[in-house]
Amino acid sequence: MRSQICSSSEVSFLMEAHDGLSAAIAERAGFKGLWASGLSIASSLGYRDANEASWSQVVGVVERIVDSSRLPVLVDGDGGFGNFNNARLLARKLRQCGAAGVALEDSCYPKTNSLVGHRHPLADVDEFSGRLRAVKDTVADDLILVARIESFIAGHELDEALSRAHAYADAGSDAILIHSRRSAADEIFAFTRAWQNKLPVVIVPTKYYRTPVSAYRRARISTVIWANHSMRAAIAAMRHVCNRIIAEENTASIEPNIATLDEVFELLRYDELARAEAHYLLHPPDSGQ
Ligand code: SPV
Ligand code: MG
Repeated sequence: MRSQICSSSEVSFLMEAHDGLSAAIAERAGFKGLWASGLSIASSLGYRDANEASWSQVVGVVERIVDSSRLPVLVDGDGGFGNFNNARLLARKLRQCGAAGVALEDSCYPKTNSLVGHRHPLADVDEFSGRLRAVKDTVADDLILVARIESFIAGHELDEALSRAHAYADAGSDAILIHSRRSAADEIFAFTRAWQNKLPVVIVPTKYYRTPVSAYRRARISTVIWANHSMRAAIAAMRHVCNRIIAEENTASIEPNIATLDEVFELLRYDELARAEAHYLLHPPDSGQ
């Protein structure tokens, strides 16, 4: 489980999930781990990624994601929804619902998504380290703790990111997520060169998506998160189908391009339910009684 979320030997991928269905689809595609994305979960609930969804709403969605696949789930815990106390409460609940890890970012509450706008105040290093220590003291090794550094997002230079990485490592983190919103991965590679893999490095190449994964392997990056692509694919597909039905007042032309009902039943394992009915019900539906 730990090796899928952050190992230093071979790069691993985490695919975004924002509900049970997207989790099941990612597992079928062959991903070995999931990222419960704050942006994607918020968007699917109709919220903005600005702590509009409460921590308990996020935990409720994570529960469905965990239950819908056998994959380890790294949860985007934002900044922990407050101070050290909120962060450790969140971590305890995530452990209870079976998450494999939590990523906490050094943002201030309420946060703003890293890729929107220009207001990204950073948390004080010592205060944020206290949030990390509180989480580690609460869940120990039952939950992988990823410390996420937002200093490039906030416009700071490499030295700020590095000194934060050292402080967060000292606070007990298992891995460092270094984030960048540039269209090239120069900030990321500057960090990995200087950091020398003191802890495994996790990245989110949403903006620098043209960089090949071979470059991440060379930089000994541990984990690549494809953070929002199922959610964005769903938006494009749903918009397309809605527009076509409005225009054509008919679904004949879209049928070949959407999932069949059999695919839905297969993904959600209706066959298992039929077998369970035969096994447990006194009068199963197909028994003719
Ligand atoms: C998320 O997926 O919610 C993330 C990554 O935190 S980002 O949207 O780039 O902040
Ligand atoms: Mg997020």
